[in-house]
Amino acid sequence: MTMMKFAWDNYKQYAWGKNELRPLTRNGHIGNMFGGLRGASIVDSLDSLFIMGLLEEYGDARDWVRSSLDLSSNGEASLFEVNIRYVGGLLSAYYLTGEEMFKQKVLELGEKLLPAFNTPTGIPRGVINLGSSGTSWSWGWASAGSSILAEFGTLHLEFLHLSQLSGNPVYTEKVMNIRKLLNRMEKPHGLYPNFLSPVTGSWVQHHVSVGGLGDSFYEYLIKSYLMSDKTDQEAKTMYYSALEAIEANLVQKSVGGLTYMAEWRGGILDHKMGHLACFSGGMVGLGADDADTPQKRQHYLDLAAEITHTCHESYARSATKLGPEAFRFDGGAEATATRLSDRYYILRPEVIESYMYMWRLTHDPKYREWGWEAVEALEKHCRVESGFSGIRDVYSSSASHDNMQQSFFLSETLKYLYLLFSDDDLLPLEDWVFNTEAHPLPVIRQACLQEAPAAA
Ligand code: DMJ
Repeated sequence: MTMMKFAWDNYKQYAWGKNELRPLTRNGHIGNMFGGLRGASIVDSLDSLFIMGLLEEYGDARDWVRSSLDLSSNGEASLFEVNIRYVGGLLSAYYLTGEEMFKQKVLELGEKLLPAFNTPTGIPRGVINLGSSGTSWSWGWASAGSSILAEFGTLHLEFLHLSQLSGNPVYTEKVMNIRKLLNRMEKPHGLYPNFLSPVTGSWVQHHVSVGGLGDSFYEYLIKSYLMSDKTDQEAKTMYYSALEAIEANLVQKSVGGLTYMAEWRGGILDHKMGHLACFSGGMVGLGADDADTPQKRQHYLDLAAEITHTCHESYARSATKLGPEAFRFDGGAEATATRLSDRYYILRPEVIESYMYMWRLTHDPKYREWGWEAVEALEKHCRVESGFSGIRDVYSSSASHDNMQQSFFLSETLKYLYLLFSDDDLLPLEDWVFNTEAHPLPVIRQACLQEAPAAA
C-alpha cells in the first residue's frame, strides 16, 4: 500500500492526466496505444486504490474520470489495450463501488469499439480509430495484415460484462463469433498459432507462444468458464484441449531440471520463455481444480508449481533479483537471458501474479517469501526519487533506469502484491475473475443475470 501511494502521489504530482509518469524527468508520457484517450494510470489505478483503502486518492481518480476522461477524442488506438485497461478498469470500478458514472462511461466507450469487428470474418483488426469513422487497421508489423491471437482472444470477459450492463447482446455476439471461428478451425497439433487473417479467417504463420502474442487468449478461455459460474462448457473444453496440446508440444524440462514453456515455429522449438509467459503458472494453477480426474488436478497443480518455480529462478539468478524480459534454456543457459536486448525489466506483473494465485491455491509460505524478495528488489532497484522505474539490465546492480512507470505497475504488479499478503476473502477467487490487466470482474451467476453492483 505504501508503494502504491508513493507511485500514485508522484504520478499525481508530475503527470496528472497523462497516461504514465516518467519518474526521472518528472513529466508525463502519452504514447500511441490509446488514441486520444488520456489518464491510463488513473483508470488502471481506480480499483487498486479502492481495494487498498486509499480512499482519498480513489476519490481524486474518480473525480478526474467524471470531469476529464474525454471519450469523444479520436486517434488510432490498440483495441486490446483500450479494452483491457480502460474497459476493464471502468467495469471493475463500477462493480466495486456501484458508482453509476463508471457504467455510463464504459458503455459509451464500449460502443466506440464495435466498428473494429466490421471485417469479412468478424475477427477485429488490432488498431481502431476511436473517432466517428471507426476505421480499423492491422498492425504494420503483423505479417500479411493479420490479427493477433492474444488481442482478438482477450475481449471475452469485458464484452460479456458490457452486454450484461447494457442489456445489448451485441458484445456477446461479437466475442462468441470469434470463439466459434477458433473452435472450428484446423489447428496444427491442436495448437493455436498467433497470427490469423481477419479477411480469410486462416492462420497466417505457424508461430505458437504462451508468452507475447498468444498469452491472454489461453487465460481468457479458463477465466470465461470461471466467470460463467462454470456453465460455459465450450470455453472449458477449448481450454483443456489447448493445455494438452501445449503440454505435448511446448512444455520442456531443462538440463538442470527446470520446467518451461518453449515457443514453437512451424514445429521447431525455440527454447525461450518470455516474462509474459510467466502468468501461466497462475493460470494452470487456477484451472487445475476443474480438470476431470483427481490425477489431472494434481498434475496441473504440480505443473503450475514447477512453472512458477522456474520463473522465480529467472529472478533469483540475476544480480537485482528481478527477472529479464526473456530467458533461455539453450547454449548452456538455464533461466537466464543470453541477449543484451532481453535483459530489461519494465515493472511487469506476471511472476508476482503467479505467486499470488499459487499462494491462494496452496498456502505454501514460499510464495509469500518470493513475493517479499520482489518487494525488496523493486524498492532497491526500481524506486527512484519520484516514482518507480523499469531498469535496462537485471544483471547489473548499478541500475540504469528506463524512466517509465508503466500503468500496469499500479494496476497489476502492486495489486497482486497486495493480494498476496491479504486474506483470501479479499476478492475471493470463487466470486471474482481478474482480467488480464488485474481488474476484478464478478462471476455472472445465472440467478442474478440482472445487473447488480457487488460490494467490495
Ligand atoms: C499487461 O498490460 C497485461 O498483463 C497484458 O496481458 C500483458 N502485458 C502487460 C503486463 O506485462
